[in-house]
Amino acid sequence: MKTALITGITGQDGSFLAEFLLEKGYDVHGTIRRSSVDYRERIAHLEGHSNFHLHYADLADSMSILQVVKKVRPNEIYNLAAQSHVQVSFDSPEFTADVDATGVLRILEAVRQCDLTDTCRIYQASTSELYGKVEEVPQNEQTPFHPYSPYAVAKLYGYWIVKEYREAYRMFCCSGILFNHESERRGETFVTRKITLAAARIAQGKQDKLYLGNLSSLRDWGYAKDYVECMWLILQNDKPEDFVIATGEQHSVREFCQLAFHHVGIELRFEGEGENEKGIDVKTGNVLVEVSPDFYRPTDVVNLWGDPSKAKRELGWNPQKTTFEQLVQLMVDADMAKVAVERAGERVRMNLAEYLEKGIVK
Ligand code: F7E
Repeated sequence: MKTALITGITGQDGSFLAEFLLEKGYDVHGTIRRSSVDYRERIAHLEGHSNFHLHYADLADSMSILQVVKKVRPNEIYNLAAQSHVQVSFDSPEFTADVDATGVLRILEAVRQCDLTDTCRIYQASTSELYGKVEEVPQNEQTPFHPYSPYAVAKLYGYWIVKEYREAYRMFCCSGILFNHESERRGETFVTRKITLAAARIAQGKQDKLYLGNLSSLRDWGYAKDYVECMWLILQNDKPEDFVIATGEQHSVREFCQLAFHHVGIELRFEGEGENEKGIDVKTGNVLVEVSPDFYRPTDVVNLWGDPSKAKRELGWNPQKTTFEQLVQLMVDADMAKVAVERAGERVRMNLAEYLEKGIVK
């Protein structure tokens, strides 16, 4: 039985990867950070599984990383933990650098210190943000990097230190250069989930308007569940190499918005430009989407489009397993159900409050 260690197991990718590896028969260990707030929602259904184990550790704390690597002695490490929000990295650049850059070094060194260099393979969650202010479209493994946020600069260090350890110590460590990957488990402040949740709330009368930043930004959006398979394939390869993981298709934030609203039965027409652009409900004439400069970034990456040919050819991975339309649909469906459940809960609470007041229930 193989043993895997996943940092960032409570996140979108970590939870999908844990499910995937458990199904493959792995013994799965994950690191979580100590916190008074419960953030284990995405993995709650896995707790209690005999091959699923959690450990307290923090990428900002080398002792804790060393301890967990020493205890678990994994065959594979998936380093998915990160401060992953690009906009947040402008407000917390030092923390982002500590976790997203030095954190990678801490993992690599822990493996070395524990004498696991020959037996432990390491996957590093790298990112299309490395291409930043893009120098070529679409982007592949040869495209020059031009990081364009504190997040991307930190991730660039992670990419290079992995390459350095691979060459200096012959370690099997690789970076997956993943383009945006989304799902019903995506955090609510990333643009796709912000849109699908708002579309569901607006359709069910729980929200009036959605405020967004740059509507013209272009992304290559894939389904996170398909991408975790590729992380695993990268570590099963006969040689340690870096791969671009993307769908090979590009869409704008505006298009994502139109499709998400379409799935809840609202047709949107966009009018105006820049800060004055608005998304209008074709049927009612109501303005449902507006631009707020609060969501603009000091430097924004606006033209990401990945070329997954190498992953397709060498790993046999299918980049189009879930189409863009299917992705938007599944996210909207999940948020429609979530909002419906919240509304039902509200009605129960309102009825209960009324019954208590009238003395119908005590
Ligand atoms: O923004 C624009 C925003 O925050 C996408 C992370 O997983 O993928 C993710 O980074 C685009 C940007 O993701 C809003 O300006 C417009 O151009 O969903 P996002 P991201 O920055 O691309 C990469 C691959 C990673 O590695 C990261 O960890 O959408 N945008 N209006 C907006 N973005 C947000 N968040 N909110 C808005 O209201």
